[in-house]
Amino acid sequence: MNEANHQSLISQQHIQSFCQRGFITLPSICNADEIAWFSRRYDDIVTAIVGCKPAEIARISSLAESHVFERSLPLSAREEFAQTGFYRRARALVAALSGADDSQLRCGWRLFFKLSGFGETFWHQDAAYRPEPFDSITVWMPLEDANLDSGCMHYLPHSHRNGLHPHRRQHGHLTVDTSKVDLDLAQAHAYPVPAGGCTIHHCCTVHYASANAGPGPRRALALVCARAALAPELARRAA
Ligand SMILES: O=C(O)CCC(=O)C(=O)O
Repeated sequence: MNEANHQSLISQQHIQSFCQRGFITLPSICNADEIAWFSRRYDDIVTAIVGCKPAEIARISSLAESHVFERSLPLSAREEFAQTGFYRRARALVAALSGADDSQLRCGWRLFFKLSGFGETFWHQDAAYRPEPFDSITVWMPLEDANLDSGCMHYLPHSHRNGLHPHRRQHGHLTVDTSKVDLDLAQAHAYPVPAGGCTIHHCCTVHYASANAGPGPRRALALVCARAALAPELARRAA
């Protein structure tokens, strides 16, 4: 997949749909070689983080991590990941969807790992984990086909329009507190994507990922992009 392709990955219709519904899906953002490269590096990195093979995470994981094992990409890998076509394309997509200039974006990486048998990722808004302004956008790419069996994303359309809802902790993760907000989750749908495809969502979009009932792991990589204006705010809060 060459770099010129990122322009052709989305249309005006995608941009409109993202603004109206709070997410889109794309069948491909990486080719087979790129997926193979990310898969090798992903396993090396997870092994280095936890000190055992990814398949053995279940042995050492807590209850929280038996739903989804989630980590930031270690600093040592960021330079190398920033050289990838996925990074350039994902940034260009976020710039096109948000109207921001690519140079205004600050991006961070997350790894979401579900071994076979791991539970659901609870309904939440990413904004619950972040400071204002709530303008970040996530590009989420599975390294295996993500479907109902393996743990695909589910989105509640239009839910990014109503700000941040109250959340509570459930097994160590934040989840929308449905006793305090009336969400019609029956309107949500599953959005399966193949390996190397992606979903892109706004940080206020209510979403969830199903449990991994399949035989193998479901590895996913997310690039979270926010306008640079967020950086001073993060620094202020961290002080
Ligand atoms: O991969 C998952 O299970 C959940 C991912 C997610 O919630 C996100 O990228 O915001």
